[in-house]
Amino acid sequence: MRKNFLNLGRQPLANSFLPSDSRKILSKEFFYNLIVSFNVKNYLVSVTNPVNPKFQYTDNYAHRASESFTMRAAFSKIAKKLNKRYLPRVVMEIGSNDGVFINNFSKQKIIAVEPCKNLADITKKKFKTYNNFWNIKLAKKIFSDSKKADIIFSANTISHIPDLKETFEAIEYSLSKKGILVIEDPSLSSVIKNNSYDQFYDEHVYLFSAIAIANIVRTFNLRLFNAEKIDTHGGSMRYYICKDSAKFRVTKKLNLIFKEEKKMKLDKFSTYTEFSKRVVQSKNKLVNIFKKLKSENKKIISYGATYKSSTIFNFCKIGKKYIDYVTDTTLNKQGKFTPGQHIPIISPEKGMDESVNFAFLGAWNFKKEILKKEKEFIKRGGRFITHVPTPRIISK
Ligand code: JHZ
Repeated sequence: MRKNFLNLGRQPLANSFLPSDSRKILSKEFFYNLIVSFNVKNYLVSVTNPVNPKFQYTDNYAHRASESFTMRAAFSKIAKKLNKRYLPRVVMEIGSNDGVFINNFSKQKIIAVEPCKNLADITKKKFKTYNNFWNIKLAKKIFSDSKKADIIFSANTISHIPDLKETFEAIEYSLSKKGILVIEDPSLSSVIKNNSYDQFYDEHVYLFSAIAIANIVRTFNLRLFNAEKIDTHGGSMRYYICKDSAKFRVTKKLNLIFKEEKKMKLDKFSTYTEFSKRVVQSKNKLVNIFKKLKSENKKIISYGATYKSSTIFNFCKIGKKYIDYVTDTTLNKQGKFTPGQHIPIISPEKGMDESVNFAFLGAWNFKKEILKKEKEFIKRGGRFITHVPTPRIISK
């Protein structure tokens, strides 16, 4: 049974960067109401009205996982670890994006699945890539009784797929007897701790906790046996899952994580109603910071045209009145306009000039990397604004 706890208002698709802000284009923009709920039976937190994935994962998908140094390093590290620990012969990635993870493996081992054609075209040059959505039909096309995967890896993808039943059934079919499924996604505990409500948008259909993952996979003859906290995307969790019959023991680490989640009361509805109150407080505080700075005639921009910031700008109604433009290193975001608020996106080379007084950290999850990169901006008195864990101007 699902109970709603958060209403983030009328939202566009977070990846629908617009090619122009002409009236014709704007009149066709799609909006929906972003409501988040908690399932009191299996503890799953989800968006109540998921969008059809065909409208989201198009042939011109904007996000490139290789865009940041932090992510390249993180995927290289886990790839090496999995290779060394499990010595896999067949590794499949579901949602391979631009190849940031599979690039760390030899060509022979890899099977890549990626529904967005522009991304699949990148990895096709080196790896066997299926330009498809992950489902039973595809699993049966790739695997058979004599060919199964030793490792199935999926980062920031399973939380994006509304149909968990088909997803896990197809995984269970594809996995070898001793095979493991490794999933990474932003963790619910980090969202609750950091008040990072911007992790909710159309693509993040689910924000998982370990207790919810354990409950879900159990229904598909799978078993969660280990989990690790990782610091990517502002606090994520890596889950290790095997077949019910496989001999992997439940780790101490996983038991500790279960304990922590219970202590945080991630299994209680009241935790989410309290969170929802804090979200409204956060919104008011952030809007007040923008209002005050604007009344002092400061120039504010936003740093990183993230999907997350689409939730913030549309929920808080922070638009061109406050933000002159957004900078982003991704070539296919530059020259476009943000979803819903239609703020222009330009390159950091063009945008980070002497006239900027404040930059909102849309990509707050890369705070360390960005603050290091933008030393000059800070040195000349520029300051970053963040809303995580509470809205404030970062002093230095
Ligand atoms: P980033 C995306 O969310 C979408 P977003 C997706 N749904 C998901 O789950 C997560 O990623 C994992 C730019 N940037 O990764 C690059 C700079 O401009 O936080 C990116 O466009 N300068 C798949 O969009 C954006 O910021 C920089 O120095 O919320 C970061 O996007 C750096 C470091 C990044 O996720």
